[in-house]
Amino acid sequence: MTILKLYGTPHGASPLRIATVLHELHIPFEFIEVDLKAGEQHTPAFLARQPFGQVPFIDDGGFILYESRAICRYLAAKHPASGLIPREPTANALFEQAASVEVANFDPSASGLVLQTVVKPAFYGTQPDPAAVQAHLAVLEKKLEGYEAILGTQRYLAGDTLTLADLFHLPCARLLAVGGIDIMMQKPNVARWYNELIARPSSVAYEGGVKTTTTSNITKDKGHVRPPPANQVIRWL
Ligand SMILES: N[C@@H](CCC(=O)N[C@@H](CS)C(=O)NCC(=O)O)C(=O)O
Repeated sequence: MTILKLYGTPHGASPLRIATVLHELHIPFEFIEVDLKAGEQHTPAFLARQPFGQVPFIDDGGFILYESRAICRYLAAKHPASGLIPREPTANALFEQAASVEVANFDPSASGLVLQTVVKPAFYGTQPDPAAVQAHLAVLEKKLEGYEAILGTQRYLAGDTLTLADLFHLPCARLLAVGGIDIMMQKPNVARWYNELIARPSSVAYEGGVKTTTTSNITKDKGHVRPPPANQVIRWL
């Protein structure tokens, strides 16, 4: 059997999103690092597989797919028993609603903050723009009020079971902390949800960056579930 190949950068949000979902689905994969600094993403060979010159993309036995959320949906669709994409129409609609919320209400300001506080210093060697940081923070702070309300009545964003919609948030949410922004910890229900997500073996496994993952790694990682912090507030129960 050919092993799935994930092309990306170890600390990029979108490659991390896919690695997390692969781990959740217990799919082993080979990670192939793309050298963005050297401009590998602009070569004809790369552009033939990802016409926008961005990572990540996957090669699943010759099937090439890019766009991290589309890749996660493809993987979950191949493993329907995981429940990461609910199939019952109402549950599926609530999942799609939550997945849209991530794209529309979380990612723009969260990834803007990650760009300023993590990518600029680490990748470009430049400093964050304080005005841009403040503007993104103000938007995200307001958006998280909506999350706080939702997560005050249910465990996850699409109801009481974990779906891809929750996992889609993980990489940017984690990178916010790397950039010194603790906004995910400021509201009790958001913090409870976020702490639960980052304690999952699929998140813990890639704290040091995305890496090739074998079936035995995944089995071993199951023992690495961290207990959630003791001070978390659980209002939804
Ligand atoms: N919407 C894309 C975003 C991909 C993306 O922003 N990739 C970044 C790294 S995480 C990248 O390739 N940046 C290099 C560039 O745009 O030149 C996805 O979800 O896959």
